[in-house]
This record gives sequence, C-alpha cells and structure tokens, in this order.
Amino acid sequence: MIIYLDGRYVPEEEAKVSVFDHGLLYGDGVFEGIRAYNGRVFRLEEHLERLYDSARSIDLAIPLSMEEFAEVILETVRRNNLKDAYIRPIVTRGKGDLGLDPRKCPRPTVIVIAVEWGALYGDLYEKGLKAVTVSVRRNPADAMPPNVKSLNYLNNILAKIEANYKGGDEAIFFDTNGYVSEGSGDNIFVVKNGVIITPPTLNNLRGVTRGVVLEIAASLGITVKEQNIGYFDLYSADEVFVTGTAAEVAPIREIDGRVIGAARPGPITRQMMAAFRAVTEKEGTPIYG
Ligand code: PXG
Repeated sequence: MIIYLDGRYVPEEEAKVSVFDHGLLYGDGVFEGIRAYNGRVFRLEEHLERLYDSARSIDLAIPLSMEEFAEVILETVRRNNLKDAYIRPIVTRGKGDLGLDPRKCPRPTVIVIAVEWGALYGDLYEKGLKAVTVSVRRNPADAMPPNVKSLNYLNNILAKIEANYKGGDEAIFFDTNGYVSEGSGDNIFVVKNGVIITPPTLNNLRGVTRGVVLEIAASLGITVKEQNIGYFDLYSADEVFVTGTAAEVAPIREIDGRVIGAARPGPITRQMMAAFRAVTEKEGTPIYG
C-alpha cells in the first residue's frame, strides 16, 4: 500500500507521523471520506470544498491548492491501482510541543490513504438496519460544530459504543434541544405520506451523499422538507434511511424496537438506493484518464 505523506508517496511501513503531531495529541485536524467507483472519484470537488471549509473554520491553512490536492488524491489511487476505493485525506495541525497552542505547529501534516472498498453493510441493504437512539447528544454547533469534519470524532465514537451495547447497527443522535441530528457516520431521512423529511444542517454534518439524495428527489419530483424532527417522527415514519459515503443509501427497519413501515426497505427508499447507484455509476472524476 502506498500512502501520500507530506509531498511523498511512500510504502505504508514508512508512512510515520510524529508523536508530537497535534492530530494525535489533540485531534487537531480535519479529514474527508471519499469513494471511487469504477475508476472515477465521486464528487471530488464537493469533498475538497468541505475539507477546505472545515480547515478554514479551525484556522488551519492547507499547504496545497485545491487543484494540487485533487491531483494528490488521484495519484494516490493510481499508485495503488484501485478502481473502487475509499479515500481518506487528512490534514493535521502538524508537529508541535505538548502544549495545545497551534502556533507551536509550523507545518500541517498532509496524508492521503486509499484502500480497496465494497459495500459497508452487506445484506443489510436488503434487510434494513436496526438503529437505536443514544443518550449522548451531538456536539452543539456553538461548541464543536458538526460541520467541522474534525479528527476529534469522540462524540461519534461514544454514540457508536452506545449503539454497540444496545445491539444497534447504527446510532441515532439527538441534539441538545431534543431534535434528531444524524447517525454516528451518516445523515438521516424519514419518509411520511410520500414526503421526504431531513433535519437542516446546523446540528449535523452537511453530507455530500445527503446533497446527492436531495438532487435525486428533486429530479424524481419527490417533495423534500428540511425541517427539525423528533422522536415521534422517527417512530411513526413510513420509511427511514441513512446516507453517507461509506453507508451510501441504507434502509432502517427498526428504531428502539419500533418496527418502521413494513420492516423492509420501503418504495421511496428503494427508489433512492437505485437512483443513487445509477448516479455513482455514471459520474465522477476519471482517475486513469
Ligand atoms: N455525518 C457524519 C457525522 C459523518 O461522519 C456523514 C454524516 C455523511 O457524509 P457524506 O459526505 O459522506 O455523505 C459522515 C461521513 C464510518 C465513517 O466509519 C463514516 C463517515 C466518516 C468517517 C467514518 O462509518 N461518514
């Protein structure tokens, strides 16, 4: 496996970062998760824009232009001979001292990892996932905005741990106001009476896949409302699905023991899954020219 690290393409064994890197010491940094399908990188520009927005919001200057970063991503996939891949660009604050002051970190660390990748949830795309709501709340936007895709994912990991103990395939977060936020690593949608509803993105990550689903719904003439939802809307939904780069469009069949709809992927969820697959098959930045 070949990793991009600070200007060089090196074997995994040589891809080493300092123990004084603030990405490790403080989770001080940002990342992205990007997919390549059949030799093309899906929504590369949108992921890069989000990476740079995340970095800007934490006052981290990425030492590459967006065009240079795009080329590094493509070259990393090429050097690993991948066609279907999960790509993880990471930018940390860089090496500093044991204090948290970022002024002690003169140079950000830039890493790109690319690995072969297939479907995340296997047969659960047919059966549907069991989701559980969790007691840990999503970071409030006035503390640690969920739109910063930061290296500090402890909030999400705590949700995942709780879901694991409760026997759920995925966790559903609420925010501190009692509104539904998102999953531990995906956005959430409910379907009621033929209308798709998803929370606005102050209390969750503005997912690239979420954006694609909104585009698809518009093109299919399905009404989408971006509005706050609560427990009641989850439990009484006709259909629920989650979206993410790793998860793609994944149906939820049960939440906290309540069966959703007919306990199998509903018609709108299926339509979105198929349409999403079609978009990933035809779009993307070519990796091999
Ligand atoms: N919300 C959160 C909190 C995420 O981390 C998404 C939504 C979906 O965004 P995109 O742009 O991918 O549609 C994400 C991204 C994992 C894992 O192991 C998942 C993400 C990131 C890192 C790891 O499931 N999802």
